[in-house]
Amino acid sequence: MTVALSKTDIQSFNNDGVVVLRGVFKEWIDTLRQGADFHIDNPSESALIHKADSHQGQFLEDFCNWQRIPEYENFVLNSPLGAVATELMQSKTAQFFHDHYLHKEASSGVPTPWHQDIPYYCVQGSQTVSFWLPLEERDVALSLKCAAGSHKLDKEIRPTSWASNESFYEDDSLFMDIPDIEKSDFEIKQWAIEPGDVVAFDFRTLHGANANTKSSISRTMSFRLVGDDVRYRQRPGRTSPNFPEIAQQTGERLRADWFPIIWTNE
Ligand SMILES: O=C(O)CCC(=O)C(=O)O
Repeated sequence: MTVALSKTDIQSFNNDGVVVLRGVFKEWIDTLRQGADFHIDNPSESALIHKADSHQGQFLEDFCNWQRIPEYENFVLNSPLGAVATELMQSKTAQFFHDHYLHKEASSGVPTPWHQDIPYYCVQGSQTVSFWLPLEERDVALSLKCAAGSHKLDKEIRPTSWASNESFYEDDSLFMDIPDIEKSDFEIKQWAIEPGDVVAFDFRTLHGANANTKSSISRTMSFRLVGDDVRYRQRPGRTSPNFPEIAQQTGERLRADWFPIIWTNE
């Protein structure tokens, strides 16, 4: 299935490292909701729970469930995800990397801190895209915040553990400190969302989200894909998500038996 994006969409993604695409996955929202209904009752062993003492609700996140939840698998393999990814990344192929589920209960006072995704991942390269796909409508204040242009920073930002704020890797000498976003010149992109809209952003784009202070649940799927120039990168410790049995060397293309190429442009 092909979806023709406008030149402006592709330019915005290139220039800002983020773009909102309206209605692209509208027909798939019911399917993903069914998957999420099963998922919240059956989280994986690696699911993480965040909680603030001051609030009642929890924030659960979970990774890499697409092969055990048929609705997610159907979406990954049969929706326009791969085709849209190749257009945005300007890549011949789209390879599926992983899925990430973010389930914020009502009144869960835990924000998602500003961060880049790529330093947590075992990959390097410039053709990457995450699709941040809320399953319910989202006010602008509770939508993803992205710092436009931050995907062009010279160095990766030091990753930290969200719970403790400690450095994620023992050797973190290769990274730079996170810029003070409020004082920086970055324009912050943030959009109200209707079900089916998606925020597509580069793995290097700085992003974060406010806590869900509302009285309703907030559920989001993030799907991550990589393009032709992305290669495996050995990091100095465990990554998130972690693939301990991956058996790959820096510089190799990600193994396609684990990370299928879901779309190829002829
Ligand atoms: O929805 C959120 O709280 C943050 C999402 C995020 O960080 C991501 O999808 O990479």
